[in-house]
Amino acid sequence: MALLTPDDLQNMTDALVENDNLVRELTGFSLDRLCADVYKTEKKNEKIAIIPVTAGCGIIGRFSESLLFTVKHFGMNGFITKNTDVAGFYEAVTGGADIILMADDLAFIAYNLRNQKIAHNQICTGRVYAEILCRTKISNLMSKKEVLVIGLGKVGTPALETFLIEGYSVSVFDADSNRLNEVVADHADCSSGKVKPYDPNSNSQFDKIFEATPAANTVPESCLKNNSVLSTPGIPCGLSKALQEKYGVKIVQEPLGIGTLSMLYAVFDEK
Ligand code: NAI
Ligand code: 2YC
Ligand code: MG
Repeated sequence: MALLTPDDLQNMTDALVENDNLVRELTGFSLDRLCADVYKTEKKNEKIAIIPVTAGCGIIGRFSESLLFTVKHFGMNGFITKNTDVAGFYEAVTGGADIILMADDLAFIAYNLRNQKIAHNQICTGRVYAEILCRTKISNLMSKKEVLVIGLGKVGTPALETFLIEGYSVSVFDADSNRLNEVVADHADCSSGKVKPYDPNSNSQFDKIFEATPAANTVPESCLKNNSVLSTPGIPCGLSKALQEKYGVKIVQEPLGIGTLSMLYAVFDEK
């Protein structure tokens, strides 16, 4: 799995604040209100412990600090354990933590010790970036519930399912043609036209585009309209600066915090 680097997180605090403002402009929801609406849950002053984990490639510079910034930015009570790994887990539990955030190279999870709810970063990231796009108001009243999804991996697949649940027709693309064909075949029983393969050489254009790949330049010019909205957890950004400026594309993109907020609301108690 593509691991974050300290460089990816260098501007994370500004990006989280900027994206909170952009999401409010696009949807009318702040990020935390949007997550509360998506999961029908609410925070209750839970104590959140962030446990650094040394497994695999080890601790990623700025990772725990970025999680703590996210927790505090949205008015929650959090701390980073002094110890790592199992000693950190012991410190968290004996220190009265209600929720634990921890990540090795294969999984980044949130676990609520009180209600036993657990959340996975890739699932929650795909869902929240898709929900942001579903709630994005498009000025063109003729706009239909259509979206282009580029990248059908561990983040893109939960996003696709979210769009389908929200009643969208989804054009899908992935550089791995086997994966693309598998996804189209898996949804063949969907009501007609709900999931169809996207042809980059076609002239299909989209108001709403979702991207979750580890590559740059994955969003082709041919799919863009003026003022298209791109919602992308992908790192690096899949749309070039030149195309973003040429079409006035609004981009929701942030390296870690939005997905983490989604995980926390996934494990809070129901309202
Ligand atoms: P993955 O490896 O499971 O899926 C990526 C998919 O993109 C694969 O199906 C692959 O075939 C496809 N792909 C690769 N290059 C492509 C290209 N040039 N054009 C079209 N499709 C292409 O990865 P995962 O876990 O879904 O993560 C996707 C991206 O999201 C990664 O960059 C990861 O770092 C990032 N990510 C960001 C988070 C955030 O909070 N911003 C959280 C989790 C992941
Ligand atoms: O600092 C630490 O505790 C490290 N063990 C954290 C490792 C995180 C590895 N995962 C990732 O970099 C990706 C991110 C995109 C978010 C989810 N997985
Ligand atoms: Mg994020």
